[in-house]
Amino acid sequence: VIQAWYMDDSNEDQRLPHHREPKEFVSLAKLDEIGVLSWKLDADNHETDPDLKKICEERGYTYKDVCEICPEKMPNYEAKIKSFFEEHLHIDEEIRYAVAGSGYFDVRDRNDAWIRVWVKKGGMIILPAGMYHRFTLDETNYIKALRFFVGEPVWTPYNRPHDHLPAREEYIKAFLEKDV
Ligand code: KMT
Ligand code: NI
Repeated sequence: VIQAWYMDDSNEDQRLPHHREPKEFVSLAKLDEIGVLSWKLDADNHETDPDLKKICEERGYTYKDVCEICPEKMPNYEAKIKSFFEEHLHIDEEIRYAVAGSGYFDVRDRNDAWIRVWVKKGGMIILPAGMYHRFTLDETNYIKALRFFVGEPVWTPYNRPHDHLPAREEYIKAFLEKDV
């Protein structure tokens, strides 16, 4: 449901897997070290799932909506797809739960290399505030993701470089300067 690997640096279609040769997978424990949390949940029962409810309560998520990415349902589809794939950060967590379809969340490791995190149906991912990342659909071209937030949602992306935001400095202190 969630798999991660180091990306190659070819300029081919962003929706391709972009594995290195040979493949270099990244464990969920490694993702955890850079602040990326993930769960495997029961997507068919997300409306009543006690595990999801528990995560939301523990982390204080009070807001929830649905983000369905396909040309018919998303206003400004092409522009959005493009902006999601610009490397950016947010000053809050980015919380996404794939209840249908799949997509790639690319995140930077501590050496600034791209790790591609493939989130499929049932996968929930949290990117910490201040982490540079980007998103693309995969070759199936479809994802339906639930989005969560603590309080009133703010989706503002700060495109790289935005290194002096407090959220960025706090992310570096919490996850990149720490010895592992
Ligand atoms: C973001 O800010 O990177 C996104 O919301 C990506 C799309 S979530 C399916
Ligand atoms: Ni984002």
